[in-house]
Amino acid sequence: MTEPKKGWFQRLTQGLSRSSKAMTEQLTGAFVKAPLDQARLDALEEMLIEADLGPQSAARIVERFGAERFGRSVDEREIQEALAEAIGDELTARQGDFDPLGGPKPFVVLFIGVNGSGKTTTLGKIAAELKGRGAKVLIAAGDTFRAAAVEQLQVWADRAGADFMSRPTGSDAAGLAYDALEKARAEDYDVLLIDTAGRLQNKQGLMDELHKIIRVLKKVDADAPHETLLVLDATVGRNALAQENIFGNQIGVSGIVMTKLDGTARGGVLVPVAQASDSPIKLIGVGEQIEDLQPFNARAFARSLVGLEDA
Ligand SMILES: Nc1nc2c(ncn2[C@@H]2O[C@H](COP(=O)(O)OP(=O)(O)OP(=O)(O)O)[C@@H](O)[C@H]2O)c(=O)[nH]1
Ligand SMILES: [Mg+2]
Repeated sequence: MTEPKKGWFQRLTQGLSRSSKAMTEQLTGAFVKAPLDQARLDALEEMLIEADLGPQSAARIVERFGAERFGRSVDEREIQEALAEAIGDELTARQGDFDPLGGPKPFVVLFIGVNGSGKTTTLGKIAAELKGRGAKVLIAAGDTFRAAAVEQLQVWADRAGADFMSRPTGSDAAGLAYDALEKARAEDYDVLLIDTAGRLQNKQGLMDELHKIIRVLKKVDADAPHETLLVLDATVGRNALAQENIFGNQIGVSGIVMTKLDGTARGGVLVPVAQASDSPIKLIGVGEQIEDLQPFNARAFARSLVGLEDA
């Protein structure tokens, strides 16, 4: 993605406000003007676990926080700053760049994930952002399972001004992906974005289809897809961990997009997902607007999550 747009941190903060509110409400009062003792550290750890940061991270963060401050009086701001730093440290190594215009051409991006996780919406937002930068973008409606999925993607393609390829419901998604990549090569596209179904008759059917799509893409370009983005919905909480595990192991993932962080008070779930995954977090979704899909910035995410209002 490009340089962050003006106001991006405000959008992030707004998007994470449910999570940060849940955290700061517990912080306020509980710590102010009292020496830090074990009970307060336990409460802090509990708060982090409730925010879905995961027990290991919560324990590490609190241990580090307590070691430097035990017996001393700490105020809310100091706690926020220290937590932001510790959470940021947990995440910086798990941050990755999504740069479809910086690599081979056409750069092929495959979107995978369970139904409703935000694949189609994320693809649409990325298409709009890339078109805004003057890129030549082709979208393939690889979710051939549902007619509504094709229509939804067509709306995004039209809005973005991207070219669009689809097939009748029930067609072979891999065949479409193959033809789309041939077209993208022949017609000098910068980027090919391929949507996929989130649900088929059964889970194995879905995995087989994704394998098949990847296999046929490789027949045209051995390096394709250049990016396989796993889209995870933050509102499913720790289920996102299981999804990461399944798609990561069975399909192979090069980057994670975590959507709907604005729809949960437990946005901290990004932390255990980031740590469990072999691939970095590349993008986050903090709302419905195009600008609400942002490059993942570990420090900014951490500051926003704990309710600090400046990057
Ligand atoms: N609030 C919010 N809503 C989002 C975000 N990302 C996606 N959504 C919404 O989540 C819903 C599902 O998104 P889709 O993009 O259709 O999900 P999908 O993965 O394509 O789903 P299937 O096609 O059923 O597999 C839509 O109503 C989106 O508007 C986000 O970051 N924030
Ligand atoms: Mg979809």
